[in-house]
Amino acid sequence: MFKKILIANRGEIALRIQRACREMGVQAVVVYSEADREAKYVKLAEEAVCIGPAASAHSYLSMPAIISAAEVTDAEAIHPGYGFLSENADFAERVEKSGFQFIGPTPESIRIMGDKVSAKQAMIKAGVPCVPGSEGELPDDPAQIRRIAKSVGYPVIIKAAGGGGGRGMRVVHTEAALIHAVQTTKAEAGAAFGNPAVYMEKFLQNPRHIEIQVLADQHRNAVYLGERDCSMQRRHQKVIEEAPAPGIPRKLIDKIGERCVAACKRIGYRGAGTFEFLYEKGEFYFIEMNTRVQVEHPVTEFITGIDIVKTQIMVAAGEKLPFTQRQISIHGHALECRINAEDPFKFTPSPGRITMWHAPGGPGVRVDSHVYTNYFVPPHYDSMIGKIIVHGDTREQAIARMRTALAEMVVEGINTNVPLHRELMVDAKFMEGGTNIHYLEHWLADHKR
Ligand code: MV4
Repeated sequence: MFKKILIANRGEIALRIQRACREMGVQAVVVYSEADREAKYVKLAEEAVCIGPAASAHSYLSMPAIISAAEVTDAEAIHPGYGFLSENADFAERVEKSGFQFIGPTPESIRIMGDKVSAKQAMIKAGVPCVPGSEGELPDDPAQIRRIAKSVGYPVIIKAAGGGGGRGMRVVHTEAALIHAVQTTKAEAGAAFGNPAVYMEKFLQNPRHIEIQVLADQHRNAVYLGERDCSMQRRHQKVIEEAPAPGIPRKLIDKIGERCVAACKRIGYRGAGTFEFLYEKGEFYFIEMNTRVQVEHPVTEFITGIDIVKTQIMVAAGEKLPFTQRQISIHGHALECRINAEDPFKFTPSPGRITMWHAPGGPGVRVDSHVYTNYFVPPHYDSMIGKIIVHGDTREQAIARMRTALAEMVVEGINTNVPLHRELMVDAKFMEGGTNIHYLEHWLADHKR
């Protein structure tokens, strides 16, 4: 096992990784920007290195700053967390070329999944069902593009190969609008991602967002840890996540999970990963793979009892997965509410000093956050300041626990979306379960204030 790991991230995930290290007897080095000097993960760290100014481009996104920090502290491995450099193949490569272990998949795996066209091709080859569409990148010839769209059937969606997470997409309803949409998406993709390649898919009108969590070691062992339902989102930002996904038969999940595991083995995947699917009318369609730990990993930890971050570290050190698929079972139901420093209904960011932070507790309640009373939320980063995660025997019990937790949650001095979560936890359609990716945005339009 590693003696010392550098955590190349900030906020709640930096604290989460630090906790895993402490439990494993691994020393953790944290890095921080000038704006994060007072964060809890920095205060609790035995070793902390300032890597630059508040602007992430010059701190959390600076490869030389992070690699130098690992060098001066004698760390053996680097955990990238989520966001920032976590899915940057060049970073993973530079980490390994500098003699450190990257806690994540190989640069090659990251590169394949970062290009959504090559990711889809790899999945098709591995037998993972994908959304019907163009076989690979769209050609330049308008006649050929029209022919592909006709055979896929309108509406179609044009997506940038370099995009993902909702960036660089355009829905097309008619042939009249097709060629212009392709050209515009290509131009935007070239400017935004340095890659003008685009592909086409059938546009699914009312899907749910269901993702499969996998873990793989360096010995071709891989397992899936069930699914998460992340359909409750606004503008591609997830707001509530849960596991299991309400109403989807376990048999179906097992079938798709086994496909994901087969794909991992085939491509030599290692570490934690998430296969994102759209789910509509009883069918799964792969859209993207995330090659990092995700914000919502705790709901899976609750229903499986498996520590995903510890396992990431173990497999990065070359250890075998400490469990087989047969030893993994799903228990009860978990929900996560993301707590953001923002106006709960207008969504304007609300950085500033937290004059009172009182986190909930009790059975089946977990709060992952780096903030505390008197902490100043810097304006430079993502607005998420923490997560409340609950577990119960049933979905109803989990919802009841979340209501109790949200009632106990006190945040003063800044605005948060806690009031929005309180309303959603008593919403009849949410309580029924199985809402699609548009539900929250429609709900917000109907509850304007
Ligand atoms: C789609 C789609 C419908 N049909 N692809 C958005 C984020 C990116 N990961 C893929 N996205 C979508 N791809 C086809 N063929 C609808 C979305 C989509 C979406 C997906 C997941 C969660 C929220 C979403 C919100 C809007 C659109």
